[in-house]
Amino acid sequence: MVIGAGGHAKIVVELARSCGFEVVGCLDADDTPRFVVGAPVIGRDDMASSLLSNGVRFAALGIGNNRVRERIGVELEALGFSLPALISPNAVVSPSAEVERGAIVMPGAVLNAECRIGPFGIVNTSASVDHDCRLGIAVHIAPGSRLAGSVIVGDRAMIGVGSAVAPGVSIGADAVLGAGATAIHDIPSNTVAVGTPARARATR
Ligand code: JB2
Repeated sequence: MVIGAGGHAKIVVELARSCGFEVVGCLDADDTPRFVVGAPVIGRDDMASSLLSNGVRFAALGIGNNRVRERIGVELEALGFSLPALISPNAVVSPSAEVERGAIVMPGAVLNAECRIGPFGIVNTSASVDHDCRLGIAVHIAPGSRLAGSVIVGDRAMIGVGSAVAPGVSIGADAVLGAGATAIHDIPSNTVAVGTPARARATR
């Protein structure tokens, strides 16, 4: 079962299949009957426990919003679902990289030695996470972005599409690094930072 039926759910449904799972359907806040790359929308989140009673043991998070994804991940685990890490067979993952439960790693992503992707995280298409990086809970590394070695990314932070983070820089919890930005100094929690070098422009 996949949570969500929008753009992110599409790639999660296909990722789950490529990892060998059969996707019975999607749960979405909008339960209008429709298909997500061939998987039916079968109801809202309140249907999860009946699916569990009917033998559906695994769930995947197909929601891009970091806060919502974390909340739903915690709720599903409390209900008794298992949220396996889903790693594309077309990602390059070091044997010493750690990918926690409920995290997804998309095609073309590269995870290097002894990095850690926290629970419910997204390493999106063609993003790279280098050695010793530490990613918190429900982080999103957007497509094509690059983290150099020993970068720290706080819980629910969003690293925008095509951005870069220099070695050892810390990105605070709930921060957003804008698309195409380059972070060469630490970015405080709860801020939006843009440009090269990235500067905090607003508080979230
Ligand atoms: O609490 C919820 C909930 N809140 C919103 N439970 C469930 N089951 N579904 C919820 N939704 C649903 O998430 C909405 O009804 C909608 O169908 C879906 C969000 O779809 P959308 O396409 O707007 O965003 P997304 O999260 O699938 O994808 C975003 O994030 C990705 C990482 C987009 O920005 C993508 O472009 C991006 N790649």
